[in-house]
Amino acid sequence: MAQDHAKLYPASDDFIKNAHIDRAKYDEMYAQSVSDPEGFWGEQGKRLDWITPYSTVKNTSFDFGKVDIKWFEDGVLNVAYNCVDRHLATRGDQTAIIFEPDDPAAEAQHITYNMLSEKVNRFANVLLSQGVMRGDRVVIYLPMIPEAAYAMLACARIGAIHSIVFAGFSPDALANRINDCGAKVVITADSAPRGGRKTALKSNADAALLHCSDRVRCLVVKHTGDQITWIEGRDVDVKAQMQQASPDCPVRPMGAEDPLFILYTSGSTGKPKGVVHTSGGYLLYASITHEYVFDYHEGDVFWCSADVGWVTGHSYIVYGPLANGATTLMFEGVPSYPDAGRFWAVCEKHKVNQFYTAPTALRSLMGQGNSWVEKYDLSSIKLLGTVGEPINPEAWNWYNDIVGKGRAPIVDTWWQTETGGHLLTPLPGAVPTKPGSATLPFFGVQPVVLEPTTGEELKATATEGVLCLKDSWPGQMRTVWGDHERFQETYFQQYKGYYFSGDGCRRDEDGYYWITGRVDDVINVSGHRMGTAEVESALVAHPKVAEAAVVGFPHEVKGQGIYAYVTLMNGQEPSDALRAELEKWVRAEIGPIAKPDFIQWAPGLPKTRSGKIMRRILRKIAENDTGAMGDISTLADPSVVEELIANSIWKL
Ligand code: 6R9
Repeated sequence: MAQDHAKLYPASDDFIKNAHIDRAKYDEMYAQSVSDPEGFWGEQGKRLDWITPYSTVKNTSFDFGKVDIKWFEDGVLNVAYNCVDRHLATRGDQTAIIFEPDDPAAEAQHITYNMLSEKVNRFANVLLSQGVMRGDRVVIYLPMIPEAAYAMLACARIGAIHSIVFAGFSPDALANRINDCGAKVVITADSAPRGGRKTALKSNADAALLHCSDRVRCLVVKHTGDQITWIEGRDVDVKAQMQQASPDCPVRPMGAEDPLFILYTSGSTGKPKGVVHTSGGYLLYASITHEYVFDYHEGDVFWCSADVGWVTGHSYIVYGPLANGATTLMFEGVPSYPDAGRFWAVCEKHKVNQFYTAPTALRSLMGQGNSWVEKYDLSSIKLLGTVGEPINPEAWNWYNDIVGKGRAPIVDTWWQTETGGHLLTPLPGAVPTKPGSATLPFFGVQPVVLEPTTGEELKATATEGVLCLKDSWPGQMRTVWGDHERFQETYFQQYKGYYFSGDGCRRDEDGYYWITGRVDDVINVSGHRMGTAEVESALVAHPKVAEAAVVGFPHEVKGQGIYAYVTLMNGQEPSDALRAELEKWVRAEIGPIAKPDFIQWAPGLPKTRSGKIMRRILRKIAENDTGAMGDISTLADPSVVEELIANSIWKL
């Protein structure tokens, strides 16, 4: 446990002096937030503009069987109004979104709040003209372009529920999501440039729509001008329609608990689930965490390098920053194009003040050498952040020393699609950091560490177990789209009375939290969640595959890689060509991020006599930790283990 005594990194005196929250204020506000959540959040709710103010604050139950989460339930507001209209009087000419295109030679766009307002209103009118009504679902399958933000806010303006599908997902994955949420409309673009290459989004959408109701409309943003197939009567040219549409579209008053969006995420079993976030609590939580965790001040330029296809992009590119009237940067490209200096070139060019990215990106850039960073003037950077996976000390030190020059506090933010915003994170002016620790809870968040098998709450300060939350916070997901049972079973069944995060953690003697990774069958590949079951079902869908078992294994850059054990159908011979074919197959079924990093041919899989695959053993083999195999006596045929060890990636 050497890390427990790791050096503490407090922010500089200057930083602390200017910070919104210092230690005394954090302690005081935190204490109130948990002893009097009604009072605390009732007051914080005033950050938003309400059409009808709420008279109740919190009405939540974690009791299995009757899990119900409501915040500000009789309040009425509009999310788009809060992100756009209410800023117009004071900062209409201030930049809301800086758009940095993939091509570094192309001109960046500065979209003011006035311009944003006009675009969102026109887009909302286009949606209305397509028959999209309050409560209807709209799937967004777009590159990282301003139209993605316009589309989100246009939905919010008219009360439609958006569901963004990451542009790296395949037609099949897109079709599944369109069908699961019953979308009326899909918004896509002709093609998506990334790293100098283009993905044919429209043709992916065409392929997906073959598996969907023929009533689904396809709204197309002509972004690159690439040639596309056009289906008259189904396809709509968004930009052309926006030009004709009125720049005024009244906001729809929405209940605080009306859904704002659905975002599909992977779990340990079954198909991805539609995480539902609602309007009032979510926006308030995104807004307050954006301001305090990043210590955002008026006039700062904030850059979150995530994609809007992930929750990080929802909360910290669009909703949090815009609710706060901030300037938020949207980057279309990738960190390695045209070279490994792109992130830092963009930071210099736009004088970025807060930069938020994933450890996997840092690890890949770190490997390219310091000169890529040192070429640029990064003196504008006041704060750095990370999200998505635990950060290893090497990457942390590099970020701190080389990027931040030791001047910028690093906020390591632990949270999930389900949580809407940060739960464990330092407030930079208040909490000294330790490399690799997400430190302490945000306001209103009550983490507990449970003994994994008994579910008993471990009260000692220094302890280790599974990470649960004792009470609700406003940004919490409310349900799984169309399946409240699954919501309860996934998060509230195993440990009664708690929200179970699926992560393991350690708490050190200072009460700091260290996330140790997923304890379920979810792997974290480059900060993206991938259910092992999803990859397995893609593999077994291939005609030559009889059986497949997928686990995570340590990967230098991605954090975790995908390790697949594959048993072929009788009569099929393993070959490198077949391996390549299976990799291609999984890419096509789910998307490039699901491609196995290693496929091991497994003539047999370790199974119990009842036929259950013992993943614990497969995990150990993939991690090259075969000294401590544990009890394998319950296996139907223990000899398969020897055979798998002998042919693992480590023996190549
Ligand atoms: C926001 C986001 C959630 C899972 C989560 C955990 C891992 C996220 C982390 C972290 C260690 C951090 N995770 N942040 N692990 N330190 N700072 O990433 O949401 O895609 O739903 O993933 O990611 O395992 O349970 P999501």
